[in-house]
Amino acid sequence: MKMTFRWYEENVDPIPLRHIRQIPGVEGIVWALHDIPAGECWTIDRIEEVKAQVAKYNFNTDVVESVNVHEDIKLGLPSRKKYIENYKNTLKNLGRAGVKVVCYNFMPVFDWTRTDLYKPQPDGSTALFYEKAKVDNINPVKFLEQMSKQEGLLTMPGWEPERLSKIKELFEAYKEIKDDELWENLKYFLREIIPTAQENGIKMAIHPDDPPWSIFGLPRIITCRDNIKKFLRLVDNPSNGLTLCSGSLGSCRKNDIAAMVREFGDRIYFAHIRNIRHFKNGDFTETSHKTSDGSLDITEIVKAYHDIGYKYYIRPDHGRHIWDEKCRPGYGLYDRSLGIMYILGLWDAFEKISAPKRGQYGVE
Ligand code: CS2
Ligand code: MN
Repeated sequence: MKMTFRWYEENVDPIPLRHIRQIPGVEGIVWALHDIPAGECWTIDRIEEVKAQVAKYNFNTDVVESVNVHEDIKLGLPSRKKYIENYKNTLKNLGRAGVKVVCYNFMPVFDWTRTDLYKPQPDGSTALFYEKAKVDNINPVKFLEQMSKQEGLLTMPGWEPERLSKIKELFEAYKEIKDDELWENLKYFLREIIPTAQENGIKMAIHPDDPPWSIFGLPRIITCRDNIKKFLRLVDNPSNGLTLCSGSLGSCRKNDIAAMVREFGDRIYFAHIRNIRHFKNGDFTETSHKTSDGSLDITEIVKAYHDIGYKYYIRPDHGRHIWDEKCRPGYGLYDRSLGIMYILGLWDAFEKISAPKRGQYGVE
């Protein structure tokens, strides 16, 4: 397992790389060119610029999160051809720069969705929160208006103002798109890009939908075990893989994340670890990583990764906002660092426990 940390570029992220360097065990920076709109090609120059900044601190730049997919591709419009061409060229440039894993998602219009970015928690911290009734009972335009008043939202990836300014047109366009059409459009996209990814040494890693159910009547398909299985078969190629995000999938109570790790382990190239707490009414809040703080058994999930001999990249997903830190919602330094120490602590313990067994069977 290779520990990583998501970072939003120099002069944009309030967290400097020199601070990330002081978190034990971090090997790589998860990065992206956030200012390049979805659908445009990432140039070699810009890629090399970030690589050089990160290399100064001895981190790898193996994982990109995310190369966003243009809405016309998800909608299956004729204009998708040029956007797919650009996507392929981005992959070629990333491959040339040594990138190994590209995370992306296939959620229509909205990326991750929450109703409150700074929900007060009993311990005095704040965290991202989802109030089911609020999303169920509001139209998306009103929802956006309300959310944009919360400081920080429109600086978050997936919530870019230029993308959301077209919200009404987008909803109109998605009227005809149900789950089946979205599956078709995803298959078309994968058939086009997976060979390019493979030729360039890249594993594509789709991020599950967050939350993993339909919101505002939009289709969402990367939501559960059966659909992930279907996804992997769409293009049965090792370059067609997963980002397994425990918090995203885990907000649906039916999803057993540890079981998914064991079942799909050989196609997971990026692991996001995060805990959440479910409430009876369907709301959920993000919590610290500690198993007893939330509803997900993070211990069992990390154990599953350890048991399968997981070799790829992992990161703490979101964190709470603690110790009065001023940071991007969910992406502070402090709580994510605590998350890393929790994951590494579990991992070291599992290493130790399994070591004698390995000796017994004569395995290194
Ligand atoms: C999510 C997403 O993992 C996360 O932080 O909240 O924003 C994720 O980065 C994208 O959906 C991946 O494309
Ligand atoms: Mn995630």
